[in-house]
Amino acid sequence: MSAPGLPSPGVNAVSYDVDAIRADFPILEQTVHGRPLVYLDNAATAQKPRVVIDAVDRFFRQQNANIHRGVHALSAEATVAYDAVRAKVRAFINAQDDREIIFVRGTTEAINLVAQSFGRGAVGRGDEILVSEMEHHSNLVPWQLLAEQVGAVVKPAPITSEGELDLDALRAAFSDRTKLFAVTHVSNALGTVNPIAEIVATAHASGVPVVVDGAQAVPHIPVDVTALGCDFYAFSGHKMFGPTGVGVLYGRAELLEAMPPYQGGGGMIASVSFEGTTYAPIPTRFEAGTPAIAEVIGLGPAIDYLNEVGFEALMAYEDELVGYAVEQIGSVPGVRLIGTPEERVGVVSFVMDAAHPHDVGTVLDQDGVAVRAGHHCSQPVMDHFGVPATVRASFALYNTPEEIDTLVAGLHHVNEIFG
Ligand code: C6P
Repeated sequence: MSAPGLPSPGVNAVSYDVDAIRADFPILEQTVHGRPLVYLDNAATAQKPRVVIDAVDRFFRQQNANIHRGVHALSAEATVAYDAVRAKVRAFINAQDDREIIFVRGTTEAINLVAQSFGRGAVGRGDEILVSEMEHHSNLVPWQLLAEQVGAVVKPAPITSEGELDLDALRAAFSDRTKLFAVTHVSNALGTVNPIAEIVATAHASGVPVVVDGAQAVPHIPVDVTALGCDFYAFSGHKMFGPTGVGVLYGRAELLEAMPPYQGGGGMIASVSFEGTTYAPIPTRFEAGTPAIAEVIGLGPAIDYLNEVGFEALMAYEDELVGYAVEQIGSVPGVRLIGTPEERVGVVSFVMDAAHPHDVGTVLDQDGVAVRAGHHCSQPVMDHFGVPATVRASFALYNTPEEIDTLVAGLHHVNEIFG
């Protein structure tokens, strides 16, 4: 499968059979409005391979029981399956200890957990929380809530006109009042990949812990939290081909051990009485109540799937694909690309002279092309570029150059209708 000017992915240095990959995702066989589905809304949520769908289905048909509670066979089996995924996640992000992996609902919950548990202890009146200007609201609003609660200030770390972090301004932004830095690994609105290891080193030189939002990184690039050196790393299962309702918070054991519980309830205690309650060790301390058992178990095969495709092959393929998208979308008359970062994965955002992003999205939908139009829960990014919204095409390992051609034909169609 190749488009003019784009070498066939199948003949890349590393082998990549996109047709075989597409065959693993049943939903991609669908038609929408009578046209083949072209799913380019992967940053919102990615589609699921059969191995993930089957694992969740198998759980409910054959294994369903609560975990860490029952003495019966089913509960033991579900517990083993659930705990095995923790080890798989640890290996996937190269954390040092299974206890550093906390299952949560998603990136949003992970960051709120850090803000309300770690943040309440680390940030006080008059302190500053530094937050990059390219954050999704999930890595901004929890810090604003914390700042209101403790009397701190949220300070923006600016981005450049290319949509990259302004590293000089960032270095200058740290002061002895800075108690925390929150930054995304990959921007969901621009696709920018931030140099996390370098940023972490800068922050740590000022004694500032770093919380990284990895939601848009994990489906596209290998993540090694040990090499990055970050203190916390958050991501969602559903953007990396796993189920919704499950996400991961990685935290350095030393920090997690010193943090109070985020929520109280079953499963997170050592002992409970009216005289006083003591809490379970990490990670259980942070997993109150019945967790998303089926979803955690479904995350396991999503990780296996990514590992089987292999990040080397995946990155080589996606790099060409996104490069082709930038070139083709950027050459449509009346298109302005929003964000031109040097390091980019997964996302191309743009506006058109002819029509509002919502109208562009509606026309594309009629052609079977699913994109997102809006502010992408990143309003400060929109403000920076002086637009209320963008059209965002976001890519995954199963997208093809032909799908980009269909998108581009749709953009010409928009120009014909509105131009
Ligand atoms: N971005 C998008 O269309 P949750 O909803 O908790 O799984 O993920 C939140 C989140 C956090 N950080 C980043 C960088 C994100 O992209 C997202 C989710 C989706 O861009 C839905 S708004």
